[in-house]
Formats: sequence, C-alpha cells, structure tokens
Amino acid sequence: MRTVLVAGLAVATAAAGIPAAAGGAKAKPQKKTVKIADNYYSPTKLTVNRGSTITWKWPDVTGDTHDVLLDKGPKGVKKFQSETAGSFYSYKRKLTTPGVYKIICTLHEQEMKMTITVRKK
Ligand SMILES: [Cu+2]
Repeated sequence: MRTVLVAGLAVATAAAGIPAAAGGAKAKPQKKTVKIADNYYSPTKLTVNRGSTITWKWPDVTGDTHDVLLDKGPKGVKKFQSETAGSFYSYKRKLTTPGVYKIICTLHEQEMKMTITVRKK
C-alpha cells in the first residue's frame, strides 16, 4: 500500500495504520464500529482521524451486560459513559480531541478494555 499525492492532497488507501495526510491537508473523519461481546471489545485498539465517530454495538442476542466508560482521555475531554445493556443497544461518540482514549467496561474492568488513538489531523 502506498500514499498517492494528488494536487497536494494525500489520498491514503483504506488500510489501517497509514499516517494522517501530510502537508496541512485534513484527514477525513471516519466512522468505526466496535463490537461488544462477552467479555471483550472488538477491536481492542483503534486509530482514527480527528472528528471520527465511534459506535459501540451490543449483540442482537441476550448475553451478559456491559457498558462503555471513558476511563482516561486526553486533557480537557469530559468523561462519558453509556447505559448498561445486554443486547439490542448501541452507543455513539464523536472524538474531536486528539490523543489516547482508554475505554473500560465497568462490569468487567479487569479484562474488558480498549484504546482509541485520535490522530492530530
Ligand atoms: Cu463488560
């Protein structure tokens, strides 16, 4: 995979892990879904462009209950927490501040966690 430069705009391929657009071009916000399962988030690591929207999606089958809590975020970001749910539920947040977001399920905080990194651009 390579980054193609078109008229000063870096057009990145869809592959993950490619650095944000260079030269002042703004990377487009993305939409990502995180699956909630017993007892883990999938994926557990996510890197997105600034302003991306993350949707956590609970399963459509009855299982254990889980939630989504921002345990530690970038400076100035207010903590957020979803409802506690077992199934047929989703929770969405737009992440506009660059940095590292540590997410935990308060019911399974030892094992159920994930990290989201929001790029500067
Ligand atoms: Cu949980």
